[in-house]
Amino acid sequence: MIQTIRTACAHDCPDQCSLLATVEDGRLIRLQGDPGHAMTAGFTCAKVSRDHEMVHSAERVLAPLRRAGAKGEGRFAPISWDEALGEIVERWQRIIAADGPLGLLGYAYSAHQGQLNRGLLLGLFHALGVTRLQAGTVCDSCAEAGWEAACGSVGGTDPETVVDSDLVIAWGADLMTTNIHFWPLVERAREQGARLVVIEPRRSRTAERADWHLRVNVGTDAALALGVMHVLARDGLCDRGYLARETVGFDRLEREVLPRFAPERVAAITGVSVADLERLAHMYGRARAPFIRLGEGMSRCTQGGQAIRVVALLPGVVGAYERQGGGALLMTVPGFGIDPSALRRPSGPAQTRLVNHSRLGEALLALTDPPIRALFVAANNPAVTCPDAGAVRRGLSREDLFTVVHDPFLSDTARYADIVLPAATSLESEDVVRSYGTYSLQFLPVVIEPQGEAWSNRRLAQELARRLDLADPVFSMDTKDLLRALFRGAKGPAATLDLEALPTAGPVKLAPAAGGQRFATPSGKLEFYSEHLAAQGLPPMPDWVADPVEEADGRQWPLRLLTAPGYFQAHTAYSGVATLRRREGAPVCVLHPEDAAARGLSDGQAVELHNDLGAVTFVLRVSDETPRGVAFVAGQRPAGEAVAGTVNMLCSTRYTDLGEGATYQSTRLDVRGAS
Ligand SMILES: Nc1nc2c(c(=O)[nH]1)N[C@H]1C(S)=C(S)[C@@H](COP(=O)(O)OP(=O)(O)OC[C@H]3O[C@@H](n4cnc5c(=O)[nH]c(N)nc54)[C@H](O)[C@@H]3O)O[C@H]1N2
Ligand SMILES: Nc1nc2c(c(=O)[nH]1)N[C@H]1C(S)=C(S)[C@@H](COP(=O)(O)OP(=O)(O)OC[C@H]3O[C@@H](n4cnc5c(=O)[nH]c(N)nc54)[C@H](O)[C@@H]3O)O[C@H]1N2
Ligand code: SF4
Ligand SMILES: [Mo]
Repeated sequence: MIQTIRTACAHDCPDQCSLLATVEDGRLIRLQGDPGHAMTAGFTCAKVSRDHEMVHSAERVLAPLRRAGAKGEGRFAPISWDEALGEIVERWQRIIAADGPLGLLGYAYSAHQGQLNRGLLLGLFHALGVTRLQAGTVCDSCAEAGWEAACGSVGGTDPETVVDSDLVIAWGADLMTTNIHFWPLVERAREQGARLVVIEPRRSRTAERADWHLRVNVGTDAALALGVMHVLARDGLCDRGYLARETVGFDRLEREVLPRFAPERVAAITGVSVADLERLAHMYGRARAPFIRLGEGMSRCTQGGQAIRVVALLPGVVGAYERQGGGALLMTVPGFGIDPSALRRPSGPAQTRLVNHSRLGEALLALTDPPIRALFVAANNPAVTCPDAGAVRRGLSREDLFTVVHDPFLSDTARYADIVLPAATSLESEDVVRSYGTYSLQFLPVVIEPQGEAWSNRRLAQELARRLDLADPVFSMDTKDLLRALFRGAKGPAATLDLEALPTAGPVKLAPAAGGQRFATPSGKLEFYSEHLAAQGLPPMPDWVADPVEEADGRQWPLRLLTAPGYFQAHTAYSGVATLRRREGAPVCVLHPEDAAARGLSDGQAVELHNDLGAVTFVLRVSDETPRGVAFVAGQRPAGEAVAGTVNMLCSTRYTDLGEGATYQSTRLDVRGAS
């Protein structure tokens, strides 16, 4: 029997497509984009078009496993769920009795975007009072902090309005790779005369298709945006009415900061010529409704928070935030008004010990009072994706660490586990997703039954809670009651949802009210000056200052690492799909022809990227798509796909300026031939 079932994509992706699944006799045959959803527009990305190969992959873990070899070796023997859960509960209870709950670390983040599957796992950790993950620091915590300093916790401009823009700026956003469903809307705007400017250090897929690609030095966007403000103010292109009405602190910025960002100095910092800076500022200042799509990649360096903050302030200088088609979008999440606390914090202490993703290795190796004795990982692959991945692996190798990994595949992290639990994919359980790049929310039905003995995250969380005698009602609720609990505290658009109709409603749009961008800062206005940051000892106004550590590193290590997601990969979530592994090809490092020549390296040869933290091998591609002085690596590849090592073994545990984020792009290194 062939059925078509409407669902949504729950991968970590801003588009959160509405999908039509074709299922034949319980097997997924294909996933197609839902033509009825404005953003999805009837197509999926290259990854999800292969989801049938992922869910039915021969590489899937289909039964619980107990380690039979050394940690990291990947030798396991099947056991029953009952045995596995019995052992986990017994070990956890012993640790909790001896050391208290802080001896256990719960590590779950974003690979399943479903609110129920994600929420209940987090709720389990919260209720137990264990050491928790300071979530998102590898991804968006810095970008979010930068945005919030300017705008407060609010969603950005509705992406669908970009069709009314006359100037679209993809500022550090490779739309073709990470936000592909925004592209047709940009094309529609271009058909009506809009121009597309891409501000990027490298010639990305999106930069190739732009009207104008402006190359900026990595980590200098704050200086560039302040330079644009300088020219806007100098040349009378500010919207003084908007600035007076809706913003605070521009007068101080204009007096105290902007004079230091005259074009000549900005050109020296950013690598953007004076003429190009002035052209950009004039284009921006004269556009009717400029729309900026901000990416998160530029936030993952030591000056990343300030970069996002200044770019988020730019639309305020020209009044674009109140014009249809204008504004800025980093993320939409706060715009829904969902408060997931009922699921994520059902009981347990409000505060606990937190471990930053970037310092997981350190936490496993060095934390005391109590040390981490047990680790539970679900929907993440920290052995590959965290900075200082070598330290993570050393920590995971600890013989006395009891590690449980819940994953559909034997990930690099799972290879270090004492017990591996087979996870269901998002097509195998009910849930609800809200997008982070659009204002769409959608119910996910069961498209296919869990494969083998796989369990969903939510089922696992509820069963562990039951065995650990947690009495919170959320751990015994069905989908209907969980949805009620999830949306009970909703404010704003999500409070208006018809929960009875939700399971059959398809995508539901919950756009913010019309009438221009709202701000949720302490002043209620767009803040060029932030009392709130000042009170925390952080810079009250945006600025760009050279980073002394990076400068010192730069004298020792001539090249800078630039990393971004892989086109055929979702971090490591598609490692079990052979077709996509082939399409992504061998892990590559791209060097500018001059940098390659200076080292006597040629295209196609094996090279080693090395610094104080280690050495990792890649296949060299020589191309001027990468600027001079930069080594570009796409994706984070697990051991089975790597030539030798994973790129994050070279990245330090240093934090960003705001939000304690990872600083992948601040990594310094050199490249040499590998034998
Ligand atoms: N195909 C695919 N899609 C994905 C993912 C994936 O792994 N694969 N991952 C998903 C996830 S989890 C996330 S968080 C998003 C991330 O998607 P985005 O938010 O778009 O962030 P990135 O793609 O990391 O970075 C965007 C661009 O910023 C550029 N960049 C880096 N440093 C700088 C800088 O200093 N200045 C400027 N101007 N640009 C800079 C990079 O070259 C990159 O092209 O993508 C999601 N989508
Ligand atoms: N160098 C460098 N490193 C980066 C980045 C970068 O740009 N450069 N980007 C960072 C970003 S933005 C992010 S978000 C992180 C992502 O890093 P991680 O959060 O570690 O995500 P993934 O690599 O996607 O790992 C997801 C794992 O979850 C499993 N999984 C998928 N679905 C489910 C499910 O439903 N249940 C369970 N239990 N498991 C599931 C997958 O099989 C996979 O093993 O990586 C970060 N690392
Ligand atoms: S573009 Fe993103 S949301 Fe759409 S199908 Fe692909 S991964 Fe899923
Ligand atoms: Mo991310």
